[in-house]
Amino acid sequence: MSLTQDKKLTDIKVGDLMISSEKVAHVQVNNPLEHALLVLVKSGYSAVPVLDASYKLVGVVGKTIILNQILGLERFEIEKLSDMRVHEVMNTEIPCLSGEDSFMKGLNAIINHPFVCVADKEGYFDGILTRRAILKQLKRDIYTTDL
Ligand code: 2BA
Repeated sequence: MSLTQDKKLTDIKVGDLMISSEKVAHVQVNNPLEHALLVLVKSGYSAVPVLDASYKLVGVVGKTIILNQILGLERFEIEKLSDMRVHEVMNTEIPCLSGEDSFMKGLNAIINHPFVCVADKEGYFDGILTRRAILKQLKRDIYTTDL
């Protein structure tokens, strides 16, 4: 049975809905852009979390930001993919949730982002909350609430 099957929305925590870290594709802050692009293309995701060597969350990197960085005046400067590192292009201005945050806080965070990272008090990466997880839970709640 699902962890949230019998729970009211107000009782559901972000940690109940998140995809846990071991199932999340990620890249390391010092990886060359070439490796990051490979992970993004192979996984099929538009963007993934960036972690440091101790598995703390430091940002998010996506295909668009990488392609923009290597775009020259007339061509993609492919050689930049091996010269540049993830930390030079990643977005560090990202929202972050705690596993103990409420469903409503998660819903609010996900309005402007396809996914939001979840980390503990020390900043260690716990997983991600996706729009899909929030929408699935909302749908379940609508179907099980007596109208
Ligand atoms: P996107 O990669 O832009 O994906 C948008 C939506 O397309 C996803 O929404 C999902 O419904 C579908 N999708 C894309 N790639 C998929 C795949 N390989 N397998 C199954 N479905 C796929 P959400 O599931 O709400 O995910 C929102 C965003 O969270 C994704 O945006 C991606 O950036 C990130 N994400 C989701 N799961 C991830 C994972 N396991 N590892 C890393 N990032 C993940």
